[in-house]
Amino acid sequence: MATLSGGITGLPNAGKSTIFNALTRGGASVADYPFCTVSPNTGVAVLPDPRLEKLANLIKPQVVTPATIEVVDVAGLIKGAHKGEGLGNEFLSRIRGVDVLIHLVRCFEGKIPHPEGSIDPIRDIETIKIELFLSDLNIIQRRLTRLNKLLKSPIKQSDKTIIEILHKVEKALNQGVYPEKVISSHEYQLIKQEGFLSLKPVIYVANISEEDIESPSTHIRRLREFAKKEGFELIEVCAQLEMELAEFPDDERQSFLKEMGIKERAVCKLAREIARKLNLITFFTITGGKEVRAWTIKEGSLAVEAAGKVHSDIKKGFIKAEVIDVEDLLEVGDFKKARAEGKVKLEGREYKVRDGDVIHFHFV
Ligand SMILES: Nc1nc2c(ncn2[C@@H]2O[C@H](COP(=O)(O)OP(=O)(O)OP(=O)(O)O)[C@@H](O)[C@H]2O)c(=O)[nH]1
Ligand SMILES: [Mg+2]
Repeated sequence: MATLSGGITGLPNAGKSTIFNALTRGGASVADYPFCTVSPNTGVAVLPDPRLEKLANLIKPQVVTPATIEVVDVAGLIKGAHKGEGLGNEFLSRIRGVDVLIHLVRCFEGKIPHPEGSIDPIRDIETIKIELFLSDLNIIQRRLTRLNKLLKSPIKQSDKTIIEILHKVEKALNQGVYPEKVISSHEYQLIKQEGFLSLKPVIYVANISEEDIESPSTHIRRLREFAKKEGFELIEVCAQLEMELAEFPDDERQSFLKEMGIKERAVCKLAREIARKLNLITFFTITGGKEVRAWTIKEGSLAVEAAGKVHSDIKKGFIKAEVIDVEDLLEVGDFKKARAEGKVKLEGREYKVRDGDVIHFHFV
């Protein structure tokens, strides 16, 4: 099973590496000149889950292991990227490899150079959108040229269908419309393998300054309205602050957040949104009193696939799975007791895992 990942994209100096570091506490270089990120940085971000904490409080294991999601710091795209400007093609091909785009847009003011010379988040969103669309149009045109050659010989119905869908997508892109608005989910399935950037799910993230948390600037207010009009959710993050917070010891971080009146860190919200957009659900395992662990798996996965996630031996020797919803287990307070009360269900390989399942695998 390939690991699904979210790729952080946006203009140079939008704060991508900073947010990447805050998410992963990794060591991507942060600098105030464009293109300091040249090689792809891949890291894992913890997926915060209050259910795991509750479960750990109940079991009191030696180790608590949260689920993680993969995040890639893709690096900056600039105007003309589709023609190869500023390492454009290389970056675009990296974006093609991720499953969700985390589109970071700069809202913070300050001395850090902006590639366009001024702060204008809506313009920046459009710039990136146009680059992604133009890059897809290049691919479509190449694909159509190849497919149209086939038209001279007897052509398969399946190829004809693809040509029709590609024309639809091409038309939408030329009009600046996201192609998902014009194709059905069945049509999407047929062209999914093309890896179009314009069809990847997007999470819009505004990189705001610390002052904006209390009183949002005009840029942010305009951007919020734009998001509302366009129908997308906007996550506001102060990348700089989040990165500093990531460096704090846990207790200092907690008291700082309390002082600031912040209920939840924006990076936690972002991590959860990435998992949601990747269609990931969480299941839990308890290894004796030793470890309580959260795992993510694609929605719709079977018990045997969940077993494989934990260990290939468990998958190979899979006999059955004992399953209980985490909330039910927390209510009863003990796995054995829950089993005695008939609240633990016995499931086979084909059982479809649900978000929040605590699973005890039996295997040979
Ligand atoms: N004031 C302020 N500065 C920030 C913020 N986020 C990032 N920066 C600064 O902006 C500069 C660029 O940040 P990076 O994270 O390196 O930007 P990037 O998008 O990765 O840039 P490239 O890799 O060159 O495309 C650094 O000096 C950061 O410290 C923020 O929220 N507020
Ligand atoms: Mg960077």
